[in-house]
Amino acid sequence: TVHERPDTFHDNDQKPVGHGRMLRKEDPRFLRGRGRYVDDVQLPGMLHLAILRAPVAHARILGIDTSAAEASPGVKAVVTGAMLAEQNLAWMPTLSNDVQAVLATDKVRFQGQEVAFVVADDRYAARDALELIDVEYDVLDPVVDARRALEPGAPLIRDDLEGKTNNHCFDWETGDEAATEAVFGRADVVVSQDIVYPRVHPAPMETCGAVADFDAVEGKLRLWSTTQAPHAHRTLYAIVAGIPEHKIQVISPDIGGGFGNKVPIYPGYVCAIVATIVTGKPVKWMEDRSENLVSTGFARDYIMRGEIAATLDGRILAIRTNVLADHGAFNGTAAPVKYPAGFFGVFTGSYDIEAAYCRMTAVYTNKAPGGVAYACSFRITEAVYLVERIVDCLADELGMDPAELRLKNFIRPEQFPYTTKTGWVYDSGNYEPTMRLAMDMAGYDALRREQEEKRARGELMGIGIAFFTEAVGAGPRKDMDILGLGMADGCELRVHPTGKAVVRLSVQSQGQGHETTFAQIVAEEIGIPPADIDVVHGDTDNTPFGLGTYGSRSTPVSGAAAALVARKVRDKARIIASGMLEVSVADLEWEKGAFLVKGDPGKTVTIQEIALRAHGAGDLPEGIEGGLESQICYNPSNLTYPHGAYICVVDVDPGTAQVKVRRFIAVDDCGTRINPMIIEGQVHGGLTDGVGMALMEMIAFDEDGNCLGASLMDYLIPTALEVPDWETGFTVTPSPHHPIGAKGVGESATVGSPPAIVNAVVDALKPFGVRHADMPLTPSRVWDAMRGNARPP
Ligand code: PCD
Repeated sequence: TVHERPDTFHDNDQKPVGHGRMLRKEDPRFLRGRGRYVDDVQLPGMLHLAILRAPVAHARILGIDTSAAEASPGVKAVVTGAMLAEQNLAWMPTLSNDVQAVLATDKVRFQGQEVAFVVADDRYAARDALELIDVEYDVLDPVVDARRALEPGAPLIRDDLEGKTNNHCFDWETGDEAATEAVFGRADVVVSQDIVYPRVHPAPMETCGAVADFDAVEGKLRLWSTTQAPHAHRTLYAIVAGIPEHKIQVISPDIGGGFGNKVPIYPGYVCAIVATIVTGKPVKWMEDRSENLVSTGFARDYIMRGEIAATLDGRILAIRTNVLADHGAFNGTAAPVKYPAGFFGVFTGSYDIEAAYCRMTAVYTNKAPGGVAYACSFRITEAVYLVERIVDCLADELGMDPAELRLKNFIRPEQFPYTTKTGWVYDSGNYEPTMRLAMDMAGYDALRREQEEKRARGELMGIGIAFFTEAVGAGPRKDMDILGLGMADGCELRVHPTGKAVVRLSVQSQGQGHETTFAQIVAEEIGIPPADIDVVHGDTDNTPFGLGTYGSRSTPVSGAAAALVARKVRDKARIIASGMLEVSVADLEWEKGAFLVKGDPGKTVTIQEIALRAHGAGDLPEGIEGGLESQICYNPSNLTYPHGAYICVVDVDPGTAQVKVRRFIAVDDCGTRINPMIIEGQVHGGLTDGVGMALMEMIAFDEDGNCLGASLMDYLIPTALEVPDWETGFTVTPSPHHPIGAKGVGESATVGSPPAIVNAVVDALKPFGVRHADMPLTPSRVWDAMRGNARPP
């Protein structure tokens, strides 16, 4: 393990991975306003689609009159669920083996649900006509509270599912219940805490949308869409719509942020496809901000109970949790398995314990479907929040320093690979140095002294710690799939005759900078400068199959594929070089960009010279075909397990209960670092997300099922004004199974920061006897907590 502060970066062009703070190749395009997003796509004769959404959360549809809308100027078509049902397209599968209405036929089940759509000459005509559609609703009682949803007599939401008599969605459990019970029985101390992770929304800057263009002559559908997973979407369209897969091209151009919101297939995409087939014209659908917040994949909405058992001197023995998961009206979770893999993988945290058990029940409610992995590898965010909160509750109970308690219980370096009590294998980790570096950067002891002095004066200062382990890089074939699709990633590398190269990926960037980092990975392996390597992604006709970008999987899976395909090309280059230099392959040495003859370094050929020979005239060694290219499909053998230590310092205004994040120290370990500057940006973004969730963001509903967070006036997202200057550092513990030792990092900071912030606020409120308060810690919630009325979760 190396650990360094950021100021020790140095530039080194000879070493593309890790040391150079290489600028992003995509930025000249973005900085000049030349990014090309879905809404920039303009096709000749293109029509515009707008969706009519349910004004209420639960109602039977008695009738829909579309005649006035059809007569409205510029309108080309008005389509209802009944019309889709005739083509067997009214329902579609979700990524979690449930079904979801494309357009409602029988009932609407959440406010904002898709009821009908209009296609017209322009956006305005389409939107105007929506108001002319007359829907007769028989309004039913909604249920938006997960606990109430399970009560006998609660309104039944999914009466479309045969034999369904309640709102129960699924149950899962993991760990050993009896063994955990036994350990809890003999523990000196048991602490339990009810904890809510409220419903939040990824709210990417660009909303979702699509341009669909069906060419009846070619029989080919082209779909530009805001998707994080173009290949998986194409396969599902082929299965659902019955269009042959090779006749569908999904293009995911520049994406203005995904954050998990763009993993699912939304009804709007399907409507756009139907519309182009019906009208014979290209059709654009772009949702607005409110549509995005009200109807697309939310995240979290977990009601949790955490229990922790320990000895009096602070040895953690066991962890037990019980979760009630609110999945909304359709189970649209974008997860690689039928169960919350991420949650189950890491709810035991970074600690070496004797037993663990988790039980989970999921329910349907009259809320938008989803449960997307918003910066969270399938419910890891919730798990990390839970465990880091209850560890703090335990520290409070024992009167122990929370840093000391964590240090005492970490999995030790020699225990890796570490099999957890729920059967997952943490690949590598070295936790103590990461924690010590964060404490050192924070000046932890001095901060505690400062806090003591301030408390004596009645000032409210809090210090919060969170230490996390994530499981990212979904995923190994043996453990996970999405609707039967394995989670491997393809990669294809071609070196052109002049030694320039193109690498084609199956993952899809939404701002992470893949055009830069994948060029760096290939450059590192094959010695062609990153500037000479073009990265192609986001177009199913021109890239190999793979499952897309989410769950911080691009680096762990696709990044591994890129390194390995480059090694395959290098192996071929070596054989060609042996012919050119007239020596045996074994006599060649590889040195960044060239092969040299061992013991005769004057005899050398560069990769560029080899590329020309591979394509040119002259003999190639026996059995070697021309060209210099290769492809691969990489199936990871395990997930990667990044970790980090975060320390947050807050001041709470005793008069207004306003929380100010004064300092935030984040030390991340994502194994081998490809581009330190990009990693820093990823961490800054994730920490900002964390401030939003901890202090500001919540999608709430009133009793009638009205969404109270339907605009950015009501759903507050953080800006530069709410966040401090981040203090970042890092350690490096390579992944043993990844070809270059890299682990994912894109979600780490969003996962790790909310518990650090909440722990800090609770620490500040200690003088009031507060042990827990639920997010978002808005002034009113903090005020309530100070007055001993922390709201019951
Ligand atoms: N890296 C480096 N190194 C390492 C790692 C990493 O350098 N070691 C880098 C890479 O290359 C890239 C980045 O960093 O570029 C990231 O990565 P990752 O971790 O692998 O991840 P990805 O896959 O790529 O991505 C994804 C993520 C996610 S998942 C999310 S949420 C978010 C993040 O990403 N999103 C976003 N970040 C971001 N950014 C931006 N700008 N935008 C966006 O949208 Mo999910 O599941 O979807 O919920």
